[in-house]
Amino acid sequence: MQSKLEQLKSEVLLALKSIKNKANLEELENKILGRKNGELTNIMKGLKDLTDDERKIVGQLANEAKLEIEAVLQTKKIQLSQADWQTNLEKERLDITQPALPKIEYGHFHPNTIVQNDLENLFNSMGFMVLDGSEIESDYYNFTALNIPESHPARDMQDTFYVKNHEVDSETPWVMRTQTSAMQVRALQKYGAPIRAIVPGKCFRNEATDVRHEHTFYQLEGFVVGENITFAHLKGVLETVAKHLYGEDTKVKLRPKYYPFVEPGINGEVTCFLCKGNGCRVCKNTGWLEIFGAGMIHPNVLKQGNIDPSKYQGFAFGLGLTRLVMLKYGIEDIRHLESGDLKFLKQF
Ligand code: FA5
Repeated sequence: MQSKLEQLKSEVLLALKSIKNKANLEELENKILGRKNGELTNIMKGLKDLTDDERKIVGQLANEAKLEIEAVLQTKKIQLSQADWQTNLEKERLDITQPALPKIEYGHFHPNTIVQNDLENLFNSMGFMVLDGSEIESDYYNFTALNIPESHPARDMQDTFYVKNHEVDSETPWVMRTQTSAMQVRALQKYGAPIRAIVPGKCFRNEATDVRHEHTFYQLEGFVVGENITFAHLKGVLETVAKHLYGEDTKVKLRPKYYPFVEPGINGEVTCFLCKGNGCRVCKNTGWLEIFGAGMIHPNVLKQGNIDPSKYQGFAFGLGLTRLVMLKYGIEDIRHLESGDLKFLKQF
């Protein structure tokens, strides 16, 4: 028995030499001292079968062996912990001579995009779908389909940039779209009636620019076609938009205006943000700022969209999205918005 205990001790010492981590150390500990089947534990359990004299001697030897083995295992455990700590320290070392990382500058939305996203959500909540139209448009959809035949004086209401030799069709004229209304007939032809849609997007006009007019600006077109659609629905939608953007007290003024593609046609104004209605250079001393054109869709336009005007009616409106942005943020010159000036844009 004595030699068995000696053998066990040297077995442990030998095994410890090749142990490099705590998991293996635990394995060895279990093999020798494990409560259920440890080799030394089994020897201790067998003591009861010995004679009193034998038990005295072997018991003492076994206890000594146990203490020795526990001590070497404990020493190894401490050595392994110190090694782990050293490795972690190495890993965590800070190089204080390393140059600092450059500060990350986060971008943000352009004010036009902020208002456009806001309105898309509002119109979505009223059941409108959001459509995207092309910025280069055929003369047909931009004018002719909207009840503005060639050489009609109404074409002069919008100074147009024409596109020469357009690759899709160089025979007929193409334009930089002057109005998002260009999507009305395209949408009716594609989706039919009933329909509720908005089309936000860029428009272009050969303007003599000033504080309210840009050559490149955004509009947000909206139209609804269905049975029993009336002017009251149009008024309700436009008031909802104005109140949503500028608060419950906002006043909207509707005045008759001629647009060939609606009958009756109106334009809409809201109180000037700068002078609060007293008159200034932004509102040309009227106290009001024109922000949209609108009306009941002309039967000729419905027919171009393959819609039967005796069954369906509809309304359409074109909000000057860039003007809405001016009003919302109190921007006194529209030209800042397309200037790309970061000092201006960083304010939003
Ligand atoms: C139109 O463009 C019509 N398509 C609107 C419409 C749609 C009428 C549907 C009826 C039915 P108008 O040219 O008035 O209309 O322009 C509409 C709005 O766009 C104006 O009220 C104004 O807010 C804005 N707008 C027009 N021209 C410019 C410009 N050069 N710069 C900035 N905003 C402009």
